[in-house]
Amino acid sequence: MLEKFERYPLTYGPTPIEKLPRLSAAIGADVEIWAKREDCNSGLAFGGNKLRKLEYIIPDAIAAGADTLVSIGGVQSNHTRMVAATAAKLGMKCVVVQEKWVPHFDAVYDRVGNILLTRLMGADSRLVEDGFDIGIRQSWEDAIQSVKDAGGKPYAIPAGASVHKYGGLGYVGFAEEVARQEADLGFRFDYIIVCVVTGSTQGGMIVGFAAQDRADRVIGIDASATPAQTRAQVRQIVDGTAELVGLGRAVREDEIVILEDYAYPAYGVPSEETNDAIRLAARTEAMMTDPVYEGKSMQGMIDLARKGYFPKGSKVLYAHLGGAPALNGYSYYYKDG
Ligand code: 5PA
Repeated sequence: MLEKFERYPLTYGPTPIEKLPRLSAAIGADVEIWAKREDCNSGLAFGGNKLRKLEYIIPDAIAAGADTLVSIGGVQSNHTRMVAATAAKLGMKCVVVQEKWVPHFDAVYDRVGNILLTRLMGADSRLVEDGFDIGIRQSWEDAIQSVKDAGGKPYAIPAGASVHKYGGLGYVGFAEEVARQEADLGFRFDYIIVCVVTGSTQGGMIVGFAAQDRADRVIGIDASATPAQTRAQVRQIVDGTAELVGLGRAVREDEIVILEDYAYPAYGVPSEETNDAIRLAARTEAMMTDPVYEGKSMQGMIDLARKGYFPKGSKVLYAHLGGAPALNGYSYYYKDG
């Protein structure tokens, strides 16, 4: 469905799918866990899900004659790291607004991990006090204006590259890629697990898998802790993306599955259960997940498997979307492992 869209390659190509036998055994629910390693998708500053989205956005930025990418996220945003990486690779400038989205207090939270990498890549990283919100932000609009005022040509990329016209396309491509890989593997996955916050990762997947008539097997695990807003944004992205790619039908409400039980206690703050899930994936498969996003979807997947949500013998594909650099901002939790 993506042939008519221009794509600027930022990733290595199809991401590997691997079986996780030790994690599957440790979960002990007679479910086969596999992972699609979006976290290993590129050499650009540790990669992650944003690059698939940006591949379909960057041609528009180049066509617009922009010289500065402007975006927004929390202090430990993976997205702003990826925008900074893309700008560096393209030879553009980059301004990123980093809001205080997370009630987490670690002495070096704004010095290590994602924000450290963002600064190293030359981005102008602006810390502001505003709290969590996945919508369009005044601070971002101010940053866009400030680039204009300085005589630059900004290109605006919203939080998570999500409510951008082309933000959903990358993960439509993910669904098509999974289908091709399944043909080689000789089976189909029964469920796909994905973390959801700003919505275009799952939103794109839903449209892509709707074309294969299995969008309801994409299980979104909310990590925003504002699930009504996230669901509304996913709906909006699904509708816009379906129209754009010519899906040819409306996506039903029951094809948008978002589970709200794992985002507690707050966005960006891991629960004990999140940390246990992070440890389990690390100790069984050396697969690193973070306390903000992937640790919560890992926690959700483990809990769902143990609760019998997936029928015995199911093959479950965990979409690993990246994010491990943020672990550095949470070192106190893991001082004893
Ligand atoms: C993010 C998002 P969506 O925002 O597309 O729903 O993806 C959720 C998600 N996993 C899942 C990882 C590792 C992520 O980084 N990150 C945001 C960021 O600013 O980094 C957009 C919130």
